[in-house]
Amino acid sequence: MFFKLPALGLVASLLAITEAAHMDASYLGPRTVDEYRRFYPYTHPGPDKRKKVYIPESHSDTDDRSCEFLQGLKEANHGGTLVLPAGKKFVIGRKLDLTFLDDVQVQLDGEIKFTDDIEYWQNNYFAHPFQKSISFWQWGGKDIRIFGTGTLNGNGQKWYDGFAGLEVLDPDNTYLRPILFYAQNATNLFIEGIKFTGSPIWTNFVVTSKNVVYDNVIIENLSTNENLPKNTDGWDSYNVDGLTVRNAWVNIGDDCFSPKPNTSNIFVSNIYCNGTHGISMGSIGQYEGVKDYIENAYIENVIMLNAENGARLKAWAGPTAGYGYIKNVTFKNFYVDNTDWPIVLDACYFNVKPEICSQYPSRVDIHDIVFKNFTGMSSGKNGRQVAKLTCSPNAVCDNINLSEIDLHSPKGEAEIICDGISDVGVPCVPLTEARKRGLVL
Ligand SMILES: *[C@@H]1O[C@H](CO)[C@@H](O)[C@H](O)[C@H]1NC(C)=O
Ligand SMILES: *[C@@H]1O[C@H](CO)[C@@H](O)[C@H](O)[C@H]1NC(C)=O
Ligand SMILES: *[C@@H]1O[C@H](CO)[C@@H](O)[C@H](O)[C@H]1NC(C)=O
Ligand SMILES: *[C@@H]1O[C@H](CO)[C@@H](O)[C@H](O)[C@H]1NC(C)=O
Ligand SMILES: *[C@@H]1O[C@H](CO)[C@@H](O)[C@H](O)[C@H]1NC(C)=O
Ligand SMILES: *[C@@H]1O[C@H](CO)[C@@H](O)[C@H](O)[C@H]1NC(C)=O
Ligand SMILES: CC(=O)N[C@H]1CO[C@H](CO)[C@@H](O)[C@@H]1O
Repeated sequence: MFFKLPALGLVASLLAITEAAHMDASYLGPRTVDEYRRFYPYTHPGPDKRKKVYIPESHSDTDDRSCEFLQGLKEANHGGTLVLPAGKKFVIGRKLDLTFLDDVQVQLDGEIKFTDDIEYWQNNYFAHPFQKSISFWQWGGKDIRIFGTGTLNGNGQKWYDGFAGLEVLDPDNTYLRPILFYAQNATNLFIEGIKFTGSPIWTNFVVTSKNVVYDNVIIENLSTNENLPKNTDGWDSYNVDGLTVRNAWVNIGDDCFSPKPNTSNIFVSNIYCNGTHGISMGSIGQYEGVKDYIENAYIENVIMLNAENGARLKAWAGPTAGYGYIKNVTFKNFYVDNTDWPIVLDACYFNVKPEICSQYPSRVDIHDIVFKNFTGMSSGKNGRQVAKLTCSPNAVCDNINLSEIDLHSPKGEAEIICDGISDVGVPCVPLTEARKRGLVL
């Protein structure tokens, strides 16, 4: 059910530049979460014979129901459903270990809301060493289904305010923020219909799991003041085989979808990303001596609006980088608007200068990558350049194929940059030449 987009006309493109939110006039898809829901309504599955479990609701934002929630899941485990009805709120104010699950459903039509007691959460959490991640709770086990028209609310505003001025990659940062939904060692995890909102940091982080499917979910929140919802990635993964996202609206402040080390068999289709850093494979190869891979990813039918990047691959280089590979990734049918770099392959991540990158090239080999049918308009922030493929002559970037690329820039005839890589199926110019023509990177 992917709708048709008309060819981008010149008039429409000119309109796009002058409009504040930059969505060009030929774009016919949803522009808000409510419009998205009209395009993709979520319908409840019919009644079933499973045992239903109910718990008391909260009467305020501090009326903690975490004990009852845990008890409810224990009662519903092995064949039942915990029902959280519409119009009711269930506040979670204590960390919860939910890794015992086996054939359980949560029908979330109401709201699960975390307390914003920062002092409590910064002293009580589940930790994962990858990029110093912490979470409010952890889900795991098998045959778990969370579905409904309800909301999972991280109550993030106070976290955004408290993090103002800090940087997540700063090694001295101690202001840790909990991930909204964290699963580990889960097999057959299905999440359908619900809305994720107000995540303090990453929205979903799935670790050491198999067959995880998100269908028809919404991830959205914008800060209500000038403190940005930083690092609120839509999805991240680590050690996961089988990660699917179908039909999603994502309106957040960092990567829209971003599998991390050791993720395989990835499928994404019909996803709307607004205001994000794009769909990104990796980064991988960050840690010295560690082997990482990403393989078999198929990403199609993507609407990328107001983004930093469209489709991106990132692999670390430099003297302390790790190694591994990214293999068999297809990005297909991307429509972009107001996006700084619609296509990026970066094997000199993170900001590794060309001399250093050829001295210490990435040891993450990149093979068999397809970018096919990209249309739309960049933001013009990078001049005429709409795509940037940066390898190093000493690294492996093999069988990279761009086709049906019809991207435009408001700054003039679109140009693709290839640095340390050639034969990509479309004409491209070396970085040095692009710099001579005024590109500042
Ligand atoms: C992973 O989950 C399975 C059940 O799905 C369980 O038997 C196993 O002990 C769990 N492993 C770890 C490390 O938690
Ligand atoms: C990723 O896979 C590689 C190769 O199988 C393995 O050496 C490495 O330990 C894995 N990483 C993690 C985090 O499991
Ligand atoms: C889309 O993202 C832009 C940039 O972040 C933001 O200004 C705009 O409000 C968002 N649109 C919607 C419908 O939320
Ligand atoms: C490439 O990845 C896709 C998506 O996961 C998969 O369907 C396909 O079989 C893979 N191709 C090869 C040659 O492994
Ligand atoms: C190219 O992608 C657009 C959506 O961005 C889609 O409408 C169109 O049908 C695709 N073209 C082909 C040939 O698949
Ligand atoms: C690149 O992809 C196009 C379209 O799928 C195909 O026709 C072409 O043969 C491919 N080129 C290479 C070098 O594989
Ligand atoms: C669209 C949406 O969910 N907006 C919410 C974002 O968060 C603020 C405050 O947390 C709510 O007031 C909005 O309704």
